[in-house]
Amino acid sequence: NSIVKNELLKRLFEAEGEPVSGQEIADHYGLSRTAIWKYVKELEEEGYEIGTIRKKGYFLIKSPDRVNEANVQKYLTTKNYGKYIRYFETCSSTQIIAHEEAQNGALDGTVIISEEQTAGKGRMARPWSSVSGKGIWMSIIIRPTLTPQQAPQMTLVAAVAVTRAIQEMTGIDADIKWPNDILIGGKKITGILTELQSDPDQVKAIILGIGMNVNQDEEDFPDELHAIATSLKRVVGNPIDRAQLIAKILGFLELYTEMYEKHGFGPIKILWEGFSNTTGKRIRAVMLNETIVGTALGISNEGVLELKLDDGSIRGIYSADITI
Ligand code: BT5
Repeated sequence: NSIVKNELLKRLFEAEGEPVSGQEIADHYGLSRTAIWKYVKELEEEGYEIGTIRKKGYFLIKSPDRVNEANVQKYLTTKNYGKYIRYFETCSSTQIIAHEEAQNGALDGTVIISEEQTAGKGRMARPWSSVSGKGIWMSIIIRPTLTPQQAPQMTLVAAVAVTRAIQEMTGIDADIKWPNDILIGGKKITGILTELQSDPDQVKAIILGIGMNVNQDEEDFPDELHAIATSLKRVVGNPIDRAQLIAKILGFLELYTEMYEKHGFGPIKILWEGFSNTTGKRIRAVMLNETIVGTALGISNEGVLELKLDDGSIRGIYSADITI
């Protein structure tokens, strides 16, 4: 079963290339050495390269470029986030699976990750391109103590967490475009989708979807995205370890969510403003029923975008697509 296989993998990682005794694991679980050897073969089929030293055991040569539980968890420094990960080679949308898991009582910080999504979605059911093995397509189930009215602020909390993770991983300062886009050089690198399961006065779960373009080359993007999207690899020039980046995102997300719950939106607002490319700019806000143009003053203490219109009046924008 997969518990033993995960334990084997964990020990191989922890040993950092030193041999791990198959006999010892076999004894611990009351299994035969052949059973352990079968798990080794399964891991090799999944792309791990594992060597054998007679009488000493197995050692890890190389792990595959996969964002599975073991690869992500070896980098994790969090208390809760990512302690439980459900991993898929492919799925329709990690949001859909996360909603089901949340309904079934999944714990705070549960993460759904997929190598590929066949029906990845953005806001208002727009399609989200999620090619296999190149990006981070994940949904995190968060159970904070918040009212439904506060939930949109979680998009901004997540945007700050993702931007800090990109900064640590690559040294690049990305821009946050209110409310849910992260851009580098004006092109979209990450989109955030915040969905809710809620009672009238208390959030039950926030399903936070993060889609990040990491190792795509130009030809991995559909034509319609060439002008507006890019990947970290295209910006930095070399591939990025997605598993490590996921661990960093989860680390900052846990930190900032906790900060937000304890101290309110104030500290997040300060961080957010440091990364925003919207403040001070003349922008167009396209909403469901109208489009307005004005100068972005910044965000309010509630995370609402404040726009100064040409007649001098000030409008609070709760949800819109912004063009700068
Ligand atoms: C978003 O929506 O930006 C939120 C995207 C959230 C995706 C994640 S992936 C994990 C989880 N599971 C899901 O099914 N979804 C979440 P929005 O602001 O509405 O932007 C959508 C628009 O971004 C599309 O209409 C395209 O123009 C563009 N787009 C689509 N795929 C893209 C990509 N891979 N990179 C950059 N832009 C993209």
